[in-house]
Amino acid sequence: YPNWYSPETGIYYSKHVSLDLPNDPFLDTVSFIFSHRHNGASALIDSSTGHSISYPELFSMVKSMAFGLHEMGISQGDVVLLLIPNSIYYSVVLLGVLYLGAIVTPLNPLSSVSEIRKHIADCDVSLAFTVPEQVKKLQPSGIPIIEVPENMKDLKHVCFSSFFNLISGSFDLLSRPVIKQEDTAAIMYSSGTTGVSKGVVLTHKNLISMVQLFVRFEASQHEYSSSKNVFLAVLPMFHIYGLSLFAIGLLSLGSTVIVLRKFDINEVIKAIDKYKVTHFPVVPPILTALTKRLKGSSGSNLQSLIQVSCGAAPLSRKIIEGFVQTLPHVDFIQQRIRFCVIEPLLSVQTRKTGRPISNLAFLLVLGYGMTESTAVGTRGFNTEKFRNYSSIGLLAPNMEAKVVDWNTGSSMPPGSSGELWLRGPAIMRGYLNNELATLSTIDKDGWLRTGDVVYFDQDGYLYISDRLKDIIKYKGFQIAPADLEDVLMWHPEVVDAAVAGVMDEESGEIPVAFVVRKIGSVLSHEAIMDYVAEQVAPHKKIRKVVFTDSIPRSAAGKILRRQTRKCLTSKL
Ligand code: 4UU
Repeated sequence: YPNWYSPETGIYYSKHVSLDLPNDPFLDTVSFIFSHRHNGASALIDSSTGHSISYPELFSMVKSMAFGLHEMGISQGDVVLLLIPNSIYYSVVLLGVLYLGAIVTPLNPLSSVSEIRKHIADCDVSLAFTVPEQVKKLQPSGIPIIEVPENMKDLKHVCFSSFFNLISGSFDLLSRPVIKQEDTAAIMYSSGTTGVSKGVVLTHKNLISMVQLFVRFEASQHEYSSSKNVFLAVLPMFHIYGLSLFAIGLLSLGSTVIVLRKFDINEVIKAIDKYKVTHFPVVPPILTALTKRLKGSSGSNLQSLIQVSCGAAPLSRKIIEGFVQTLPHVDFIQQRIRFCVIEPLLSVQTRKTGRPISNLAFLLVLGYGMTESTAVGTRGFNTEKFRNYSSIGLLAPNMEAKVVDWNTGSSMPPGSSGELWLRGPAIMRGYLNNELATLSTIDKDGWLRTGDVVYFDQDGYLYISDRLKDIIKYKGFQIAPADLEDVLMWHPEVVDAAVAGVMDEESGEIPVAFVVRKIGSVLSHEAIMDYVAEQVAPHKKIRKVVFTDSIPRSAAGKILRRQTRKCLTSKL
């Protein structure tokens, strides 16, 4: 085998050249980001109001935020909750907290009161940032709250005065605490391979590695200038994919991030045209919505777009083909499309401009990552060799992988499937206050079990074929079945329950509940769905209910998930 796979050890190495990571142990994410040049363009623009924050403004707001928080009594190591939707202030708050050596924990702002309460207790939150609509949900917790305005116009309004003071440079600090790369920077939530959601502890080193191995690496692969890139931020910044790109990584490139507060496909198209968006990171359901919308209108052809990247859930061939057909100027990672659809157009453009094709090509980039790997995993954008649709690409630089047979524990060579194990500088430190879960997820040699079934082909490209772990991916969001089962089991008329994901064209997967009712109960499907909906964030809602007499469980009482899923599918 070539040098990217060792049959002796079963280790796969990245085919990309290794990148240098900063080796100064005293380095924080914010100093690292701002050590890179920007070209003076806007850093963040609110797509609906046009309000913007320039790079120099961003850095001064971040510093001011850090010092202001210090003045308020927040210290290094304290945990700050971000319960805010996408906003141009998201990065200001996040980076301000990190610059002080405190820890951020982002949460979906639409989470329920009980989810918020659990989250606050689990990671011992000292302070929360939120928007006015969500304040009520935070009040019972009794922690101090800072309200973040929707736009700059509101900044001086009385309820936002503390936020205004925090970012307007009213504070100064003589010395900043010493922050080490090994220090905790963020606590994200993921259920990992099994069980309920757990705090994923990410260090500054993890975030710096993510910036280098995912965001900056990707930019370095293209010939166009990264500081002229305009990204559309629709993906939520409370999830690792959006957080890594929009709230942190892209700011090290000097790119401009157009922030859309809420997903609306018409607003997406308007924003792409208005701001000449060049890069649009999405999850599969957004691509579906975009395709549908473009088919129905002749108005926009998204001329400014040069790259759409997609990840977080499997992307079907059908969705890809549908999307490509709506954009006649699309170059693709897949040979057939490149030759059938693109080639004639590209050769015209090449003749006209004399520039190489790779400069003009539109790319659809497939990416794979997870919360536990700080979004670092694979990217499939190799323009020299066009691949099959379904590959998620090559292993990111500096990362190593194994493909492990989960029955025998042996490492599998290219062409054979097994569970993907990952190792490298972006792998989380572990789960918060949960040594057992950490030990069963990261082994003593540092290998992270991803719970994804994959194989490498003979050229080192990775393919995902299945998922061993329990999570459900609804529109790219993670849902832990155990979290929903917990809620269901509290219902007085529910005797037993299991939740499983079922394929769905629009959302990828939907959570379906398998419910055993008390004898004599006439509880309806709707009543169960409503009951759960009241207690969870909207994306976690149960979308279907199936009544049954028993839930398949092991002798130890654990839900037999494969069997449950099989039963479910047969009943639906
Ligand atoms: C099939 O979803 C994420 C991270 C997404 C991401 C990160 C960097 C996408 C593109 C990118 O460049 O994190 P989590 O923790 O919410 O979910 C992780 C799980 C994976 O283990 C896998 O099961 O989400 C699934 N997943 C994918 N599945 C992630 N990406 C893909 C993909 N195809 N491309």
